Amino acid sequence: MVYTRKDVSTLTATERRRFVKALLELKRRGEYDEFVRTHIEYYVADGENGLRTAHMAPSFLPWHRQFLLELEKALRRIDSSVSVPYWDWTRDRTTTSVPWTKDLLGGNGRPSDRQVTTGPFAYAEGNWTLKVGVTNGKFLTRDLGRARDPLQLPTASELQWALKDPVYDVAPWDSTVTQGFRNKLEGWGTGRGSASWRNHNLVHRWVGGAMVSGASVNDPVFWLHHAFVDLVWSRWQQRHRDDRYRPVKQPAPGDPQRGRVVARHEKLPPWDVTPDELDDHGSIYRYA
Ligand code: CU1
Ligand code: CU1
Repeated sequence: MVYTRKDVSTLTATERRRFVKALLELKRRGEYDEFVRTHIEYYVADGENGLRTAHMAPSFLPWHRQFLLELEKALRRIDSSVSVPYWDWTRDRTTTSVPWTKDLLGGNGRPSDRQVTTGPFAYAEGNWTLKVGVTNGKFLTRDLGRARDPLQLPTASELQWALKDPVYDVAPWDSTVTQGFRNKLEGWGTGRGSASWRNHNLVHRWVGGAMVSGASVNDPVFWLHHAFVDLVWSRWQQRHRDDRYRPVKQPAPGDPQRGRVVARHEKLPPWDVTPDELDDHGSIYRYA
């Protein structure tokens, strides 16, 4: 049965409650922390050696699509009515709009230490102690909008700029490319600091705290953010029927990117699935 992923702003009170409850149960069982671990393990940057699958690479989109599917499968084993909602950050743009409500993800971190103290994921509630991370903090942190040096979420027109690009990705397939839909959406730009973050990356920065690290999965907003990124990929596919995942084949011998990116028909670690097989999610879920 094909299920639906909804805009988080349209969830009913019951849907909100069930989604939160399933996340907390996954955390209680220890399964959630395995997702945090996987994301840290696959955080390989441009400057490092080896295969890049999750970030700074063409497979950024299919890797996170499969990652979300795995989380969603785990949630649906707990409650089969649950799916991952998406957060359209071009519309819900303030620090108090959804998903930052008490019945969903809770609000901003407090000024002193950025600790999230409201909602179901607040440390004092006892259900969301961080166990896996790049720092030793036990509590979830956020700095919505980055109070000290304010940032704005990406705008609809910035997202359109990515959606307009008719080519999926271009050589050298990394964080430096200035053309191609993938990096315009992933958001590694030119320049320094704030000016260089776009779309997906800018949202991680805007949320701040745990979201600005390889352990970003510790903030459940990670899933809502990536569900929207995944939806945008679907929209791009509908708009540009002539192009699909690139590269089709490995870069030529001698190319520094050879063996560092996943080609269309190659397996996408840690899973037994190829980008090509992840191209169409229509038989599994749809977006409302
Ligand atoms: Cu990621
Ligand atoms: Cu991300």
